[in-house]
Amino acid sequence: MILTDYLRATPDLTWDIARQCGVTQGTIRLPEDDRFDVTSLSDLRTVIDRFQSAGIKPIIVEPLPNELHDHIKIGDEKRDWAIERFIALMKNMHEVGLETVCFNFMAHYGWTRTKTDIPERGDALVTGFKLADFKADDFALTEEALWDNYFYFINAVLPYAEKYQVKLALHPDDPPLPKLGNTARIFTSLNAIEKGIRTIPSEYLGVTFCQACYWLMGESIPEAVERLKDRIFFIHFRNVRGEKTDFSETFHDNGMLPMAEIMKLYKDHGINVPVRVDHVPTMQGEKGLNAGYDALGRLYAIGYLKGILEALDINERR
Ligand SMILES: [Mn+2]
Repeated sequence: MILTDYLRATPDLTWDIARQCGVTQGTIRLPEDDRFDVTSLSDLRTVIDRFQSAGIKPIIVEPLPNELHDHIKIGDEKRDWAIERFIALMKNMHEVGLETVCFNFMAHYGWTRTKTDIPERGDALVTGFKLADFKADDFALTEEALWDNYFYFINAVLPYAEKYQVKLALHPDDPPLPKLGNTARIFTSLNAIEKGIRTIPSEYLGVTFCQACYWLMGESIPEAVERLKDRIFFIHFRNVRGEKTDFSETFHDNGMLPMAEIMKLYKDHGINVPVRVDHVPTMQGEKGLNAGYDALGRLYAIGYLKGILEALDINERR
């Protein structure tokens, strides 16, 4: 496995923590301001150079920039413009050695939580979701329209993903519910994920295996790993407690998923891909400004993940 961490495009405490934990490969979030043009190779090189001068080699982009992807998922009048820009981004990714883009197909609502301050062990705070507390707006999108928008996107970009050797790694819906308000969600089961990545077979279309999403779907993790193993491009190391209509994140060693066992599953199936820790608690002294992505929780989680990788002798250095 290749240990990475999720890092924003400008240096902050998480950069230092990642470097000090020995992380040398980055999963990067591209800048989201008017000064960054997603189609500009020189703008991308500036970001890459900033990471490399800090000792981190960016290998994954996460997420597909929302300024493009929101139009693609909803299928509005800017969709083709957004797809053209994404194709230009993939060309530039190839130039700078970015191998993978983690994308999702959650329209309108995206990653959704109803609380960001649920007490976890020792009064650390975590995010959670409770369907009963979710407040929907008036937006509506059918399941059929969302599938159409998905395949419209895949048909348009996959030839270029192959040409530029950029892996498209589909993240499941979080939470994995069939709809939020009147907006359908489609990647909420293992069968749907397989339909999404195997209808048009390609070595460049696969998944981000966000393990807790599969668990919350009610899927068997061993079965999901077995069925997806040839198309797992990236792993989100994540633990939760509860069920899909009412759950909270946890410390990585304090949820319902057996983390070391799951890592051994990946090893037993020969899966050797980048991995990063997902949502972490906000710890003592932190302000929770980036709920789920604060620094101290990552420090703990990266150490825990690295310990498991080393115990299984799968901590690949490159
Ligand atoms: Mn995830």
